[in-house]
Amino acid sequence: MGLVFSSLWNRLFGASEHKIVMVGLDNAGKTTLLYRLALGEVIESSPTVGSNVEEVAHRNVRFQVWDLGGQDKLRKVWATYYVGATAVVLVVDSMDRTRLPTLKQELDALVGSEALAGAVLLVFANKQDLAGAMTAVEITESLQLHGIKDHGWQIQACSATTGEGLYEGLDWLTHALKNPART
Ligand SMILES: Nc1nc2c(ncn2[C@@H]2O[C@H](COP(=O)(O)OP(=O)(O)OP(=O)(O)O)[C@@H](O)[C@H]2O)c(=O)[nH]1
Ligand SMILES: [Mg+2]
Repeated sequence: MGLVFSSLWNRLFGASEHKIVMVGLDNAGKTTLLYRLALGEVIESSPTVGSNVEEVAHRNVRFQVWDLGGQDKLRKVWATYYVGATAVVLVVDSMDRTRLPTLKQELDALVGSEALAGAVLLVFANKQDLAGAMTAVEITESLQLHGIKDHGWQIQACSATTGEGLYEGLDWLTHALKNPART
C-alpha cells in the first residue's frame, strides 16, 4: 500500500524518471562515473562491452542511466539506445587531446540524430584531478559547443574518482529537464 501511495504521489507531484544515455570515447571514465553516482563508490572498471544501466536519484528526479561502451566498434550501436532518451551525457577524458577530432565527429553524429531531437546535452570534462587536464573552456572551444543550437547544453568540469563536479552536473540536468525551453 505504501508503495502504491508513493508512486501515486510521485505521479501527481512531480517525481519523474528520465532515460539518459551516457556516451564518450573508451577510457573517458563513463563506467567509473556511473557507479560513483549509483553507489557512491569508485569501482575498479574494465572496458565496457555492451552497456550498464543503473538508476540514479537526484532531487526528486530519477535517472535511468545507460552507460555505453566507447570502443571504436561499439560506437556504431550507440544510436540503438537513443530512443526515448531525454538527455545525453557526453563524458570527455580531459587528458586526451589527441582524440578530440574523433570525439567531435561522434558529437556531430549524436547532435544530428533524429532520435535525440529535443534531448539536452551535458558534457562532463572528466579527470580534472589529473595535472595537465584540459579545462572546460578548452574543451568547449575544441568541440565547438557554442555551435549547438538545437539542444540545450552545458559543460561541467568533474572528476569521477573524487566526485568533484558530479552533482553540479546533475543539478543542471534536473533543471534543464524541468525547463527545456530555458536551457
Ligand atoms: N584520474 C582519474 N581517472 C579516472 C577518472 N575517471 C575514470 N578514470 C580512470 O579511467 C579509466 C577508464 O575508466 P572507465 O570508467 O572504465 O572508462 P569508460 O569510459 O567506461 O571506458 P569504456 O567502457 O571502454 O568506454 C579507469 O582506469 C578509471 O579508473 C577520473 O576522474 N580521474
Ligand atoms: Mg565503460
